[in-house]
Amino acid sequence: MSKVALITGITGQDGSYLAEFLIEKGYTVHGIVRRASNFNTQRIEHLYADRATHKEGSMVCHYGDIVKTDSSCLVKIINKVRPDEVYNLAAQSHVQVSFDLAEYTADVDGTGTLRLLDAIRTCGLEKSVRFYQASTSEMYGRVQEVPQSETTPFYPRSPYACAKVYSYWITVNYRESYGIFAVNGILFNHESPRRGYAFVTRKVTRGVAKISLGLQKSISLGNLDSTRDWGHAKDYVEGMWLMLQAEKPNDFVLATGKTISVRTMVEEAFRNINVTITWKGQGLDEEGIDAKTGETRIRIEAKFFRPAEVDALLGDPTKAKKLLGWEAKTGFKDLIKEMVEHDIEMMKKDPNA
Ligand code: NDP
Ligand code: GDR
Repeated sequence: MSKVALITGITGQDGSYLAEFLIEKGYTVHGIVRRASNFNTQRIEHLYADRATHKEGSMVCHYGDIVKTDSSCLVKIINKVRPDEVYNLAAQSHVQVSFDLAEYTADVDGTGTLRLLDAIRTCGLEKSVRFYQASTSEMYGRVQEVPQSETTPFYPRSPYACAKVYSYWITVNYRESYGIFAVNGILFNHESPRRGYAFVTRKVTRGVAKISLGLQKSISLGNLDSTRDWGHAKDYVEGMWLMLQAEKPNDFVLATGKTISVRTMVEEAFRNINVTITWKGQGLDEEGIDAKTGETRIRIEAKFFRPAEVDALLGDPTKAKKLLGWEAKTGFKDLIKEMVEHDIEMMKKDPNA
């Protein structure tokens, strides 16, 4: 009998790679999909048995939502699916947006996890299900030590991170209280050609693609000086799965162990289209200039700055390497190259993409 996995957030970047990975391993994958007025299944279309008709094969989708107004749907889905593994990836995952939608973010990213854990208990599956919670390096916020590991204290700097800290602890609490095999993956930033357009790497690689095809002149950004530990999403979903195959439930950091500034990431993305960026001015007047033509390619706009910033993140993945044999395979330059090349091809096919 093949194993059964349930993924919340299957339509997102990580959900789509994880579904692909698990199907490859022989799992039957069930996913929770939100009803939207337009298609939101682009990232998983290729996993339907027949994409034209959305005929189900190894992937089965269920309409659902983890907000508080519909917790009964979670019980119904879990009861029907009877999963061996549950991956909770659903979230309002944009840090800046969480300042505008603070209460909603707390509901989905915080108490949503509690609702899912309770649904597992309501269905009497707490002794058999293995549960993965998508925790995040954003919980370290104003960092208390460098690099950050599983023992570094949290200091969240956004409504998103505060909600995720709640989810982290409720996952630990249900593990300790009810013996559920529940783990936190504390993942540092991971990107890919499937990254949402509003995250900084994708915003830049998509902008670079447009600029290289003459479809756009410049990209507007916020803080260039924060640094992140950037890996490839495809590598990280394998780590999620490995955590659920371990003998005992445990929390793990997944990271590359290298940190790079937004500014350096921008320079690297442009290097892929043979443009060297030089910087002039300061603060909101700073600009990124094409060294050859003198044209402005990066503009700074106040609206892309956050009320509170996470200045620098650097993960220590030693525990994951030691206990799971996991390590990030894709280097930063290869990641950005793949994203730029993907976006150029995408724009060639559809300049409005
Ligand atoms: P995405 O934003 O790409 O995907 C989020 C997913 O959650 C989408 O499928 C979205 O559906 C779904 N979702 C949002 N709100 C709800 C809701 N109320 N009910 C049900 N589903 C919902 O995020 P990623 O794939 O990048 O990240 C996956 C998880 O990992 C998230 O929890 C994120 O916070 C966390 N994380 C991500 C990191 C990263 O660098 N990518 C690092 C650390 C943690 P829809 O498609 O309809 O919007
Ligand atoms: P992050 O990713 O906040 O780390 O959260 P994001 O790509 O949004 O920002 C990274 C850094 O870039 C700076 N920045 C900008 N960011 C965006 N989005 N848009 C801009 O125009 C811009 N200009 C500069 C930001 O200020 C920040 O310092 C991601 C999400 O996937 C979370 O869900 C996840 O938990 C963490 O990574 C780990």
